[in-house]
Amino acid sequence: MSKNQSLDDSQVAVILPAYNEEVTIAETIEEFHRELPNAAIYVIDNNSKDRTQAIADSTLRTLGIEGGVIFEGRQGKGNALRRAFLEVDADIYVLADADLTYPASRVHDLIDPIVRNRADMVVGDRHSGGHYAQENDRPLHGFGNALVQHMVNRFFRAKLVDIMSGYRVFNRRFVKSYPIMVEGFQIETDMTLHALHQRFRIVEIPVEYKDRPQGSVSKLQTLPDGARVVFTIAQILRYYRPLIFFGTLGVLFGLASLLCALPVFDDWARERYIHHVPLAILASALGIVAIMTLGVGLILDTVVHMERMASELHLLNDGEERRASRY
Ligand SMILES: Nc1nc2c(ncn2[C@@H]2O[C@H](COP(=O)(O)OP(=O)(O)O)[C@@H](O)[C@H]2O)c(=O)[nH]1
Ligand SMILES: [Mg+2]
Repeated sequence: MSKNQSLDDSQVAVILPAYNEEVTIAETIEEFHRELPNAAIYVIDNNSKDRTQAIADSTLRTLGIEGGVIFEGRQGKGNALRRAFLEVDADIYVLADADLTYPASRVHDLIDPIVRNRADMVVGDRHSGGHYAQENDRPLHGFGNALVQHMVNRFFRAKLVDIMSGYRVFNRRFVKSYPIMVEGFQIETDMTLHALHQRFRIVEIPVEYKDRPQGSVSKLQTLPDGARVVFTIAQILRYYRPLIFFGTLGVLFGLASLLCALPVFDDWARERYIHHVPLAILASALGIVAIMTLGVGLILDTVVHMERMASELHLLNDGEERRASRY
């Protein structure tokens, strides 16, 4: 495959999901425009109640930037990104927050592995430099991040540092083969998991991170969104690693069954007669449930395997797409 290694930034689209970001949206656009003067910039507005839409629109127009404000009626960052990926055509997609927390100046470093065809998704990692720990003043977020990171690395045998970063660059192949099924802030975790599951190449680049400027508030609510993240992990296991999910359930049922069976075995060993009849019934019921759960896990594991084969074939056969895209 011929790869043009120098970047033509007119092939880049910058995607900025923005919900009530009137304080920071203009400067975010200006910063990315300064770095990538020919790139298209799309702001995805989700019913913002402040002046985000108007400010974004006039900033884009004043600077003569290609792109525009795309409106999405369904609330949520996942929905916004889905809209962007459906509508925006580009070879390289840059995703960032519209809140000035990520350094636009580092965008070249994030694009580079894509241009050199070393990665399908590049993630701006906030943790390696210690910036996130320093700037983020919400301890629960640190804890939630660490928990998810640990679980993902364990279950997918990965060594990722920042699973939930909102600063990312994708190639077209990744974007056009990523079905977005989540609606809210689970989107970052979901993107990472999708990439791991489909064996896309992920490269993490340490970036600086600063907290939001005064007067600008995060849309992330620690508890509901944290709970959603944990729930997402459970779902992911159910979908991507059903044998682990149902296998664990099955083993738990099996252990419960054995526990209930102990007095029954004891009866039989001592007296060749069973006194604990209800326990014996319970033990066999639990045993059957355990085996059924394991069976469900095995069946779903096969389904996942077949689905992976199908999407692998889809990637291979995507000739049209590849001819249309340089990266
Ligand atoms: N379009 C859209 N953007 C959103 C929504 N919620 C958050 N965002 C944007 O997504 C980015 C990340 O949200 P933010 O509140 O900064 O989350 P944090 O960085 O994790 O604290 C910001 O640019 C938000 O404006 C939403 O419902 N719709
Ligand atoms: Mg943010």
